[in-house]
Amino acid sequence: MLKDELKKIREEINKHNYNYYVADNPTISDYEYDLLFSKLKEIETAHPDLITPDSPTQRVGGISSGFEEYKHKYRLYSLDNTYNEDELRKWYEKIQKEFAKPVQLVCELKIDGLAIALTYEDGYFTTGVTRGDGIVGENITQNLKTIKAIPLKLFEDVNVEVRGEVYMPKSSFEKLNEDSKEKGEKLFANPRNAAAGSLRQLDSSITAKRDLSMFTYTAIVEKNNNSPLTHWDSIQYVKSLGFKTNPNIRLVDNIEGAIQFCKEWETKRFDLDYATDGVVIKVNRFDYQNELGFTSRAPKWSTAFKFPPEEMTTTLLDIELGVGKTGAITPVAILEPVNLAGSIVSRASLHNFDEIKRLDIRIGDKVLIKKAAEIIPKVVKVVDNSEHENLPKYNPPKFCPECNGHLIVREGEVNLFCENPECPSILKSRLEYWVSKEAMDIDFIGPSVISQLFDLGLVRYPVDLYKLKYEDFFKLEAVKEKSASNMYNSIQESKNRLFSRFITALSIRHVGKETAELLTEEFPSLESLLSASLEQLSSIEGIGDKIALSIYEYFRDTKNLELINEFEELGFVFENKIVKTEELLGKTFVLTGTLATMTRDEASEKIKQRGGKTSSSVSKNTSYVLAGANAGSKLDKAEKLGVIILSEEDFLTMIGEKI
Ligand code: 3BD
Repeated sequence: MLKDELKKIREEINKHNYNYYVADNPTISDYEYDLLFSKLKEIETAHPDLITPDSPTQRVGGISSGFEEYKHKYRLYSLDNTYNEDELRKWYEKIQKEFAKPVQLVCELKIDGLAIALTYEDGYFTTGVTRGDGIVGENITQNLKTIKAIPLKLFEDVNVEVRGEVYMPKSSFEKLNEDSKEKGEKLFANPRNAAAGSLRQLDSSITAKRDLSMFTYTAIVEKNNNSPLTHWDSIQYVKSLGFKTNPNIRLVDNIEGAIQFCKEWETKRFDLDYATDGVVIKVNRFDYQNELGFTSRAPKWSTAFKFPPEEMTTTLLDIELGVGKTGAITPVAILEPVNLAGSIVSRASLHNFDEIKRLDIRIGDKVLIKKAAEIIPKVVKVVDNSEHENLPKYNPPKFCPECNGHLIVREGEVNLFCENPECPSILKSRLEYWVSKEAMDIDFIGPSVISQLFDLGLVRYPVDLYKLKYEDFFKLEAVKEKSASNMYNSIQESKNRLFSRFITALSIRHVGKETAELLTEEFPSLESLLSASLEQLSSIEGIGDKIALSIYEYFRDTKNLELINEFEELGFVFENKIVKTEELLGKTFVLTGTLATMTRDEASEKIKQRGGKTSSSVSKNTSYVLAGANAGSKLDKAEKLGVIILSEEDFLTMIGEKI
């Protein structure tokens, strides 16, 4: 019968949805999934009377005119916060006093999303509501239906209300903002706002296009004989109904165990693809919970440990000017020191002068700073303050802070540039970059040594480094035999670096590490690179016209060619020493944990040298996960997805460094 066939297709699709979005364990290709879905849609269009509420086609509804208020059946309480170990111990002491027995706790990550309540009747999803003030929320059922991690039909035909947090993965948030930026649309400040904005769409087809998911952390069911008696068991029950729960949850015997969990996740949280702002700690036994009860706003049996904030306000004391290797003048914020996500911050990035003007940042302002993916935090905006109007507007410099040279604006670029090719700051930055990890990776030479060598007149251009004699290093501060030979040897040894590193180190405008790698893959010798035409350069995937032109012009400049000539005379060999191995070619690796015989960067280099790629997150496209000691959630994910996991030893054997 048609009805039965439809039922079978729906169950099939729902099963694949579950495997993909909840269990994180895909069992079908996108193509096959699309085929099934089209088939279902086709039959349903011909027979609309056969459509059921749990049909996957019902995930996208129409356009609504607004959201209705909805009074929650059960109140959603708040959480009291704790900020340090002492407060956690005090909270636990109070609880422990009430009971003669040890009190077990459940620790779970506090997801930084939007709190949502979902109602199911006879196993069917009926209503989804925002938390609101905990008493009245908004009915956003249509939009919640588009979230594939939310089941339309449970594995049991029960009446249940569950609560959880809807979130957008960090990677999807970044992608969404990139797309919006290209289209000139408004950007979201963080993944939480992006999730909120996506759920507030009146047109659910827009919500459907956003990558949202949900972690469920509570279920309220009518009591029966086999109802769970603890929070831990209720989470297992929630999972068994078909909901997605967060895997990073732990049952501990006392508060010390909980403190341990908080400490672990204070740093590990940055490896996750979703935002967390703390740990929720809950008394495990329901009978203990009931005994403890609630204050007017929050349960006494739970507390939220808040991670140190990733955003803080502080005072902008000064704007310092730096000169980069391209001559770009970079403004750096000097701040009243504050604790940001666990470390003291006194400097932050200010991007460029356009940004300072746009945000009207003035010295003396109160500013919001934010921990960014990079090491140095950034200034986000001025926070409202009465002094602002009385402060003088900031004027960008007119001359180079180092050499007093003229500053120019280059077409299509936001920075100011120092025009003087012999500006000492530019030369120093180039030397610093030359020796850096990303470029020639000269271990024993850092910015302070560069600065001294430059000021003594021993080194002006990178090529001069290779002309230094062992004796020269004794002219530096506090240098003895050992460090002199270390410095001398590490410079000489760098002559054998990969061709791509040499190209990176040259500081050609618009050419960083990635581009240099693309370039030398296509043109693996100096000869071939020098004779490359503009068309050949710009036809390389990932190299646009602007970059191609910059490369082309660089190798047409006689001064640059003379320089390269000097390198050749000094014994440099410009050949790409990449040995592609069948086994690694085109494979994607994810590195996690601490390796014993090399750093992750070194392992990554070895992979790239052999034609492999690296990525930061595990997905079904990952070929191998290379796991060192203390590997975290990436390893769990690899296991779930069935990705091959390599030990360090396996890896060394694979690349032929150990047999
Ligand atoms: C999470 C309350 C209790 C059931 C009350 C203990 C305050 C947002 O991952 N458990 C979690 C998370 C949030 C929770 C509870 N467990 N309450 C929890 C929570 N793993 N984020 N919250 N909430 C949810 C809130 N939301 C908006 C405004 C004010 N409060």
